[in-house]
Amino acid sequence: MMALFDFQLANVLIVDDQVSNIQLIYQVLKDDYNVYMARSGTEAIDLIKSKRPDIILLDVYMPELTGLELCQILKADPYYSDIPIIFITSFTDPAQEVACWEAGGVDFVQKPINQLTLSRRVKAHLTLKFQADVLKHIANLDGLTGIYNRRYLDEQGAALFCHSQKQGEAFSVVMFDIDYFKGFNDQYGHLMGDDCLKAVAHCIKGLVSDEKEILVRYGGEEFILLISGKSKQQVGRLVDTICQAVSALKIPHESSGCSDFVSLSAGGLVCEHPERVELKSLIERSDVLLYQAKSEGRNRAVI
Ligand code: GH3
Ligand code: MG
Ligand code: MG
Ligand code: MG
Repeated sequence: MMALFDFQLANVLIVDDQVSNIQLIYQVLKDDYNVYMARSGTEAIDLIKSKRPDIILLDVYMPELTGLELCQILKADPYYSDIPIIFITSFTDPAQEVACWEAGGVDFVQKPINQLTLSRRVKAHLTLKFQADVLKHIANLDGLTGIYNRRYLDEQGAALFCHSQKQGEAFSVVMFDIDYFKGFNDQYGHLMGDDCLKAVAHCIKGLVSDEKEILVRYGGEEFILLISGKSKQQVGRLVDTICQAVSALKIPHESSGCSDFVSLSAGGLVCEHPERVELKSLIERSDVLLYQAKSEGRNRAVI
């Protein structure tokens, strides 16, 4: 996610079939943003996939794919629907204005282009977009540990699971739980308990790659890790590494019944054919395996 108001990093895409229009808009925006240009709807789609623009300036009338059609396509795709689209057009017919709103545009700039209006509109909509991104990002974070929260699991976990299903890749769910954490709080106090949770979360996060893995704080002292595309052996190794790394933090835990230091139990399963199951049932099954790890003595993983 881009830092708020970091406009120099914003990607702006101009889509117009007329080079003179593109050039004019480019001159207005080139000093403030990364500007990309496309001369047709299909060329634009390629650039949108590769550059993921923060805003699109879109001509209405183009041969083949029109601006209205391109806008509708993007608004129907959850991955691109939040990119604001400003239509650039000369209106002679009020019905066209209605069509632009209905297609999902956030604003218009009319030809002949007033340069100041264009730059102010782009800046205003980029500001709104970045503010919305920041709010969305914060809403997905756990306030104590700074890792993702359960809400993020509901949204992005489903997306990663779908990805695995489509790719036919293995999908794994691992649930971690700190051992005898109630005793830790009772002995050292809740503030130390909070510090312990932060240290454990930070430690696990450092061992997880962002791309095909999702780590969230699931509940009080429970964490869930979703993994796409790893074999059972690889998942087993990763889980062992995580549990050993948390033990290696050597956070003293005198009232633990299984170690001198804070430790984790884990329950996880690797699903070779995720297309046949539901994510919810995988999470439930990982919880059962976690319970098994607990009853077998804690400070261990059952995969
Ligand atoms: P087990 O080994 O079976 O997991 O035992 P446990 O004591 O860890 O499990 P239990 O579910 O009995 O206790 C979990 C404790 O986690 C109780 C609760 O006070 C503590 N906890 C949950 N969220 C927080 C938090 O945000 N901060 C602190 N300090 N403690 C928390
Ligand atoms: Mg045109
Ligand atoms: Mg628990
Ligand atoms: Mg516990």
